[in-house]
Amino acid sequence: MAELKLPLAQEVVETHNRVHRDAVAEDYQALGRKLARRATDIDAIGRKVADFSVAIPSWGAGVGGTRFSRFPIPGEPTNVHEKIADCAVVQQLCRITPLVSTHFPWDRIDDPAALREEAAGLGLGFDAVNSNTFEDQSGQPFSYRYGSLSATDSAVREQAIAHNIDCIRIGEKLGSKALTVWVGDGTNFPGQQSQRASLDRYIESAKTIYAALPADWRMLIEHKLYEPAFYSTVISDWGTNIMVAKELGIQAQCLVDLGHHAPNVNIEQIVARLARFGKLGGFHFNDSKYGDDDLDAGAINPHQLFLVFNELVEAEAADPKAFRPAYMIDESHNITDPIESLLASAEAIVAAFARALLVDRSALAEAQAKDDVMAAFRILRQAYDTDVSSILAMARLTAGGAADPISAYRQSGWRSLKAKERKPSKLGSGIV
Ligand SMILES: [Mn+2]
Repeated sequence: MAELKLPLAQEVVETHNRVHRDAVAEDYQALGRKLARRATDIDAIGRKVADFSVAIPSWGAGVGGTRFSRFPIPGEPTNVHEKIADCAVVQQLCRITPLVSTHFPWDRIDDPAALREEAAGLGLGFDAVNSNTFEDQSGQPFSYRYGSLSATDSAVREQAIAHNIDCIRIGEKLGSKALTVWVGDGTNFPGQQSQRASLDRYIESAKTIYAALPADWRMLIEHKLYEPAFYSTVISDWGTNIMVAKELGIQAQCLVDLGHHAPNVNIEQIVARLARFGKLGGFHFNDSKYGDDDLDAGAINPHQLFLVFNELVEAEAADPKAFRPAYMIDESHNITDPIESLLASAEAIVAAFARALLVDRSALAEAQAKDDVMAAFRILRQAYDTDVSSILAMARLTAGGAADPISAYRQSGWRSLKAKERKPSKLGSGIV
């Protein structure tokens, strides 16, 4: 077992915490008294918050980009080792992001077992592996221009299938337990492909990948309404997704990315539906205003995030054994320091979870049974209106994290130190 050596000097975190500790305790006690009046035990909520976990994608540690441009910052990570080091900074400060989700071939990994050790030494493990057949890599024999798993050319499909199976094999060495499959496949013109035949081809390819899954693995299928294909996508929505997942089998589940739906779609209802049918596999958290904007989770619509978690908490209560969604942040940090965005996002996500835990479930069930509409609504709103920041801060302090992670990060000087050590990253466009 690797010896644990966290990236920031713990003294930096402790110096920061000394300033904040009393105020956090005071706020926590005040909130504890308020919740006690609602017959809610703040410590019980705090324990659940402490157990919460949301994975960081390795690419989220880098400065993101749009299809137009990318604005690198000095000291950003340029390889998987540096990305893992930055993920470890996030985890050290917030203590709810212990897993990293890798992406191939963006992450070039020569020795997965050694990387697993390296990550363990930084206090991290690995979550789902992500395949990439939405862009071409130099030297690859066949292009994904017209699709990958659903391509009309069987040689292209075989290449895409082989890549997914390679991802599983690397993931096994990293200690991952899931493969996330998102394809950019689709069409830009009516008539370009048969909508029925392209889905058939996708399902046939997905079945071959599914057959290569280890027994304790899951295959998480991610749907997306549009982009990069702009007229139709093969796995366009949760309806297609759940039908495919059902056809594949019990190890296949649906992944909900908050940005991958039509505008105004009731995502919390989709969560409830997928959970009802045992097909809620995981979540990609981000926020959006217009489409798949990949903004920071909770930055635009924290209320929607709360309503999603309200369904997640209810789903867990309904079937605790079956409930094990893989949570991950999936954003493009275009103009912020990625570490700060990841810290802010993790905080928004766990805050939504904490608020959902505050919903008085028995009172809600009673109000619903009586068709007392206003009472039911007020129960949700009361939970949403509660300031849970002291619960989150207390959980971080107890776990050795920072009272105010972004302030502590700024005090640490991590990025300017890395700017001296790391080579500059490339200009251009695209996420990484
Ligand atoms: Mn996603």
